[in-house]
Amino acid sequence: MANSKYEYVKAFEQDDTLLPNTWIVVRIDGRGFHKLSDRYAFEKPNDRRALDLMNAAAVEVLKDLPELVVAYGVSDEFSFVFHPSCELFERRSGKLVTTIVSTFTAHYIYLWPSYFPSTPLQPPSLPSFDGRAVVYPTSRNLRDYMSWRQVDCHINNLYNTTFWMMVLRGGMRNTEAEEALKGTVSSDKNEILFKRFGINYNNEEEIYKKGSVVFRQYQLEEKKTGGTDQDATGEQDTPASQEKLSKTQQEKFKKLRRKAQVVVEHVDIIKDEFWERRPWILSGRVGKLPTEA
Ligand code: DGT
Ligand code: MG
Ligand code: MG
Repeated sequence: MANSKYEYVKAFEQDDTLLPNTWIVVRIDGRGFHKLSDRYAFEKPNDRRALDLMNAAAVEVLKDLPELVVAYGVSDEFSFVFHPSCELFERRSGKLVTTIVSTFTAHYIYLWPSYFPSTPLQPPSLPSFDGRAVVYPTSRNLRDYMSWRQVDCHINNLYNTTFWMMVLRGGMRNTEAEEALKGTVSSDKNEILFKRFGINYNNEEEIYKKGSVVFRQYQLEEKKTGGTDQDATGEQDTPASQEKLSKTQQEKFKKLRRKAQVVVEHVDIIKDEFWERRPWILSGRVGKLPTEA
């Protein structure tokens, strides 16, 4: 191949390959969604249409990228998880992040009219997302990351639910409600909701309290009881990430992943049960399709 005199510029490119054998989390977040949610009159504190739209776009991203094993969404953010064995784009951070951000944004905008038929998108207020990739070395770290996001969802939702009740139903000014909630703990907010507004927070919709988990569905496995060689994180003595899969095995898994249905659930991902019943997520393998024996 002939080299042009300009080719030296390639040497300026920086390597951004992510550490091998680690979980890759790409978190995207809506840019200026505070303003966007006002512009398109999202309901407060939660707009079901907005959350369903986020989830629908995330489902399309998982369908597009079979290498993704799970995703978790809350508010205007979504975390997409690649398994340690993932070799997509030679694990180059820039390629992974930009592909996820643009695929997500494309679907979000394409699907917008189905969720907001009476408020079409109009420049200059158009949805866009930023994104970053972070690697985590162990399944425990990954699960702690996911737990962190779900705890954040709970804390913010309890606060927002109480705040907007005080404003919308209690007639308080924003600043008054903010002041009144300063220094309160969860039980105080639960009490305000119950005593002043007759709301039992436990009965609020799961999607608001727990956020949304997106993953490929196979046959659920029974919760394991008794001792196994797995610890609470589902991590085995030899992490699956270190067993190199052959190219043919990888291709086979990819095909099976494309066959599986991508589902959205609003469940606890902090406790072990979610991960134990869906071992294919942490193992990076595939489960049994519902029709298989
Ligand atoms: P950023 O991310 O730094 O560009 O700025 P924002 O404005 O996107 O802030 P962020 O991501 O910290 O917070 C998300 C904003 O999106 C927050 O102000 C509330 C808004 N939002 C998200 N989901 C809903 C919803 O369902 N209803 C309403 N009313 N607002 C929502
Ligand atoms: Mg944002
Ligand atoms: Mg956000």
